[in-house]
Amino acid sequence: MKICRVKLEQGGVSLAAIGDDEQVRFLRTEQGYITSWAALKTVLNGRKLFEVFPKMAENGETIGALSEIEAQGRLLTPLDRQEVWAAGVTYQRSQVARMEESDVAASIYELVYEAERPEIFFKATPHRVMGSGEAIGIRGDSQWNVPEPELAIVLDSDLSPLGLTICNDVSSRDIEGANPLYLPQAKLYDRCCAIGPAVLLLEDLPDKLQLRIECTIKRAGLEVFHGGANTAQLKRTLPELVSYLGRYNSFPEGVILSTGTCIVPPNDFTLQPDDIVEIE
Ligand code: DO4
Ligand code: MG
Repeated sequence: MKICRVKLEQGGVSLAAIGDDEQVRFLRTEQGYITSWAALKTVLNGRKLFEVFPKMAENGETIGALSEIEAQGRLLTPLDRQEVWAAGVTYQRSQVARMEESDVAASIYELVYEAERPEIFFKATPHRVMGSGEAIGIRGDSQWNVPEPELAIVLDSDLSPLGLTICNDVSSRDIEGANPLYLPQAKLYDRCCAIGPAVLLLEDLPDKLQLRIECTIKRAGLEVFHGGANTAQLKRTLPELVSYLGRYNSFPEGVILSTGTCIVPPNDFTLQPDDIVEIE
């Protein structure tokens, strides 16, 4: 069961369900469309989304195939008011890459990979988050920019899991490598993050998931990079990351936690305008 967010033809937005056949239906109650995650929460009124979801999807009319809706420019990122946070150096591949890019701070990445406390940083406010098919940003003051394809956990305000999604933690590697204190500039800027297209609902958060992540980058129609990884290679458990995120920190609108990257293009690769990044 998957949820996305779609622009209504008459204006406004509704959450929508994506069926196994990739057909999209609005989520609806007798009172009308479910226009936001906050509205969904009110409708649920303490009930589990899994219990009510099929009925809500039944009430809504079919809009069309996911690909058609995306082509019409009506598919939005699935979040609305949630902040995006991200964990870092959670895979050995990421640790090695950061050590290669940094002359001044290589050892801190080794330390954080081994430490009990994970690296968790603020990634994006909703207005910096792009949806599937929208343009991500490349910093004009950076020469080395990469996508970071990551599994992300969608959490409710009490940090209970709602589902999983895809996050592209787009990053500037030369700014990050120059000085670790520049991390917020390497990570957080206009269009620095892409999320979606959907949230795959999840009843409980397991310690580990075995999900294949694939990333392809195309330039002028040709593949210039392809990489794959499996979330089973994650050093930390998912509940461990969530628990550190929630320490002395509250999320009234819910939150998205991206879990780090394991796919790193070669060091001579940088994103160029018009590159297409596909993450599965
Ligand atoms: O420490 C820098 C960021 C790490 C990161 O974003 C990742 O490992 O995915
Ligand atoms: Mg990352």
